[in-house]
Amino acid sequence: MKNIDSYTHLRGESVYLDDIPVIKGTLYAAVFDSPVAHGVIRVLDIHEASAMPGVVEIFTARDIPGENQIGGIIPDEELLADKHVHFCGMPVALVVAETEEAARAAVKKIKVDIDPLPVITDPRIAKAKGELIIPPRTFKLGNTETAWKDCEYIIEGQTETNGQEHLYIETQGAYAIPMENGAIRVYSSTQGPTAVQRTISKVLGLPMHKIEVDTTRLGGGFGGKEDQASAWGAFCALACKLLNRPVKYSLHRMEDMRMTGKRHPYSSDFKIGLNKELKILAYEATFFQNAGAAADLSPAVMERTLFHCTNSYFIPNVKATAFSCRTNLPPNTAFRGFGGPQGMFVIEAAIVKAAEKIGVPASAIQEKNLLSTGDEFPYGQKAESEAIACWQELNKHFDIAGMHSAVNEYNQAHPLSKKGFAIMPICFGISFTKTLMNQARSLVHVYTDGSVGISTGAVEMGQGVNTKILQVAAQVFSIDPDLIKINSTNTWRIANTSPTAASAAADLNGKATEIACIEILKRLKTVAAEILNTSIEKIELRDGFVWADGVQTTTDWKTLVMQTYIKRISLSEHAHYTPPGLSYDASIEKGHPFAYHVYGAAAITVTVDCLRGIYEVDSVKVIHDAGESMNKLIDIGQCEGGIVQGIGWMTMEEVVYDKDGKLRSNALSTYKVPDIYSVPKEIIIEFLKTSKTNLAIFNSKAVGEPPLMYGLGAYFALRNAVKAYNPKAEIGFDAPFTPEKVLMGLL
Ligand code: MTE
Ligand code: LUZ
Ligand code: MOS
Repeated sequence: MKNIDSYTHLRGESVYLDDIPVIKGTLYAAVFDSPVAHGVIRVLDIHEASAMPGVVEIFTARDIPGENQIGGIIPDEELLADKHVHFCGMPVALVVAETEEAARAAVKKIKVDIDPLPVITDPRIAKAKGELIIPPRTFKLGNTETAWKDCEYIIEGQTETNGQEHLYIETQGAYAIPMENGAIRVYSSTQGPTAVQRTISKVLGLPMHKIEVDTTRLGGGFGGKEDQASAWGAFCALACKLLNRPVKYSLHRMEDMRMTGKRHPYSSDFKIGLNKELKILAYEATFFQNAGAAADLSPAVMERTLFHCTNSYFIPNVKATAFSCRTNLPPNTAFRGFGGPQGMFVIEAAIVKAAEKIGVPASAIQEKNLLSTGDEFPYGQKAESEAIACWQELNKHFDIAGMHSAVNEYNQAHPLSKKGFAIMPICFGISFTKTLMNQARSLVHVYTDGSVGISTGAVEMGQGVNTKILQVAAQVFSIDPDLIKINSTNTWRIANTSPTAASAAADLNGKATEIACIEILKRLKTVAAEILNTSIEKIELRDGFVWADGVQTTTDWKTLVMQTYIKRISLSEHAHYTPPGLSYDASIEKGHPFAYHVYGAAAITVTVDCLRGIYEVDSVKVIHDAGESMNKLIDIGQCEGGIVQGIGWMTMEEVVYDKDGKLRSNALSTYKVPDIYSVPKEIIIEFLKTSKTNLAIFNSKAVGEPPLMYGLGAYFALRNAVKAYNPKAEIGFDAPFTPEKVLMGLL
């Protein structure tokens, strides 16, 4: 089935925040943000700005009626800086004006005098100064200390991975409208409508039931709107409440890039030990996460780094410690993979460094250590592994040995151009690592004309979750998908939602929808059995008709629905779903945090121009564990998008803050993302038919985040190409591998 949004997308008719028709009297907000990364506000002068034409009001921390607090996990982040600023881009004042232009013009006239304090941008320095967001955590399996003596090879090293700008095409924004009795409706470009609702309720000191947050769809979120949409919702709601007028704020790209957090940069240390047979016996890693100036989601991101620190390998002795380090950067946040890719980069780097030292291909070490079913992850869960199946299928299907020798032949024949090749296996746990977040609800209404309306907590952001939910209902009812509509995500229809995140939205909200539909179906069947004078077990709904005893009757869906209504039986259901079997005990760092894991393996080939240092990705060939994909087009799209995003992070996207904490890569002229010319020339995705995972919706495994991690292979492929030209090159593990770094490696 095609993506239900494709028709309106193609025609430019899909509605995003900025497309919502504006109500008469709407005002526009704009934020004045700190030009200094760390300091004490001495004077904030808004006089000249206030006198600008069209300016209605300028709000500061003192105007906030509730709490000046937006921290989601830890209450450590002010909505508007009161006395201290903690990062460049921290909101200090909110201008509200009759037009967008007037609001932004007034922002430029605000003056602030800040006594500077020392600026920290490096997580290791933050750690040394004791600037930690939460106490460190350590995951342990076996005993590394005693394992080192059995190792033939012990290799140590350090890695760096940089941040990443989300670059959702639709920037952050919100539109708040005053309703009767002091209620506020907020249209928000958010992955977490409930998070926005909760934050606004706190900031305004209003009960949550007064705040209606509504989200039709996002022009991309990628994690950037899991937690960080709340501030913009709160700004609009604040001004809306205080002025009793509708207030809108849709950020300019540069405002968005400057003021919002990104993927967490990490600096990490590793030590890996192998025996003669290339079995990894011991692995130690220390992660220094650059959290930025406030917690945001950093503790949860840090946790996922630890969960994925051994990627798809079984290592009997592991000790991994992570520090969440407070720096003077905008608070970093969720980004597709959520700390997992950062953890996986380190083990892959350790394997590559070990391979170089031992003198074997990295793939020999990778293959030797893949997880088998029953193997234990460092956090205690037992693997139901597809790692070996994916690896073997990759080798067979794409003739990896042949690809390898083709690369070697090419390199022998081409003195000034080299190819590099790498295999990247992945393993990603599906579920929010915070167990309580794994719950969802769905509200299904069947109307008397046979049409169906569905609301869930899932937010459509291009990943196709609405199409999948619609498929669930169409399949359970066995009716034409055109009869079904997925409604906006709205906190008055569905309460207490978890954000659409952790790749789990289709599973959680799809399962809730399945339960609701099955319940309604039961009632419909009861009525059908009555009408047809038979037992309910003999009734089936198939292709829009009632079937009795395997024979199609003349009673169609619509008639049955009407009959059910006439009998005064409910045609609506609100269902709740939570995956069974999840638990985690953080006091011992053991449990069963994930419903299941997604596996896969990719082969990536690149070509480096050894005069210029520029490069191309020739191909990405993937065997991906999709379970039984319920929508191949969408799932392949998710794989392709994730891969390109991962390659971008690893090869060209370079977030640069200067030593004063100012973002230098603050526009698309200075921040390079993959474009049509730099995407891989070939991407082939094959799905591995794997064992049934009934915790996945219709056995169709979650696909949102895992493919991003195939992109890590591009880094190691590039490294191999540079080494093919210059075997003596001293190359660290410092992503992204930009053309500049490639060129330096060739010298
Ligand atoms: N795909 C598109 N087109 N746009 C997005 O913003 N976000 C990704 C992924 N795929 C995203 C996307 C992220 S970070 C997550 S967690 C999942 O989609 C969330 O959706 P799901 O749970 O329905 O997979
Ligand atoms: N968000 C979250 C996530 O709150 N918890 C998670 O485990 C998670 N994982 C991936 C992406 N977002
Ligand atoms: Mo995705 S990082 O879970 O929003």
